[in-house]
Amino acid sequence: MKIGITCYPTYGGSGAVATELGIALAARGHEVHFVTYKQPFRLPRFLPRVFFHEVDVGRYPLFEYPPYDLALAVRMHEVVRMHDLDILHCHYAIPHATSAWIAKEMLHQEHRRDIRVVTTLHGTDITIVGQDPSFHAITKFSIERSDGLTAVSHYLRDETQRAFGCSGCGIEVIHNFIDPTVYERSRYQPALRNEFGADRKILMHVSNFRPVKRVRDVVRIFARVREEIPSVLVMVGDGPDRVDAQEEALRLGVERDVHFLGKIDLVAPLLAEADLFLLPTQSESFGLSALEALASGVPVVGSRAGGLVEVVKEGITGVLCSVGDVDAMATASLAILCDDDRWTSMSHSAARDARARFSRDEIVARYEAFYQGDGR
Ligand code: GMT
Repeated sequence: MKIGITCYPTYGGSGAVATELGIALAARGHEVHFVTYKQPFRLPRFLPRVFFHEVDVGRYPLFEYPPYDLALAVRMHEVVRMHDLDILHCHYAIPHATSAWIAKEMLHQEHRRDIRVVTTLHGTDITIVGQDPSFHAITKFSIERSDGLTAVSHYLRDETQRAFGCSGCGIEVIHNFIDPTVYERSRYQPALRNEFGADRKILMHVSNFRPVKRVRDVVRIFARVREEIPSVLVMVGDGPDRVDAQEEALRLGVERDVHFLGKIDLVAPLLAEADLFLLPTQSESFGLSALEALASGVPVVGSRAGGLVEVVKEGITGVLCSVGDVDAMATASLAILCDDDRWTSMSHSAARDARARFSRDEIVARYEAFYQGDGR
């Protein structure tokens, strides 16, 4: 098939899933065309059957807000015609599904040509942004006009039906996935341990540091753990709340043991050295970063929020607590880190369970089947 993929190319779960999916589809013989404003962060320079089409918004002094969604629709329309695409797969509803609907209408009205639009709902497009009064109606319209809809968890499917009243939407749940060969703990040489000392536990957090991730809580949990055992906190990623996390580390006097590495595209070598992954998020539709940690044999301590309960097996691969309950998360972290047998058992279960339920080939095959089916 010839598949167009539109996603946010910046550091984040939906862009990561969309890019890994495109790469996997190309490896299975499909032709994949990324249509977005920048090369996706997990897309290496050249891969057979993978193409990148940049959306240029242009500049005009009248526009305080350049209309990216229209430029995207025009580029989608052009790429579909030029490369004879079969599918436009939009990741994150806003504004991608809206632009795809415009492109589809243009193709139909002007050229009597049809294109199938599939939209994958990832998270805050439904749980936060899409429910904002400014976007609710257009989000509802755009998802209802998609020819096929997938959501990354049962939680997100149910939340979409509740928030947008589209019980007949026919949303298929297709979870996030990992390439098991990449998240192989034994594959990587130690680097962090050489830096921080073999006797210290490594706690890790990976995200785009938005308010929903509650990065202050990450630092607070760590500070309590560090009171009891020698440890460091490794913060991977960047975003608006990084300064908050730095301030919290200073306030709690742990700043020398909190390391901000910035945006690192390939997180597997770092995760391979982690002892514990922290995700005390406010809301999480799935939690790709938690899945990548589990696949690397890293137990997860986080919030019992949204779809994270579908990823972390309570007491077996990690521990989930109420949102904001820093004390409970610190206690759970210490209980795992201070008991070698428990840590080893959780680590093995995590790696095994991630491979059993979320391996790339099975999940990508589900997307392929979804493209070929009726969708709804
Ligand atoms: O919805 C978002 O916040 C954007 C998105 C991203 O690009 O960071 O993250 C979401 O999509 C991921 C991939 O499907 C999920 O694993 C994340 O749980 C989800 N984030 C949230 O729900 C906060």
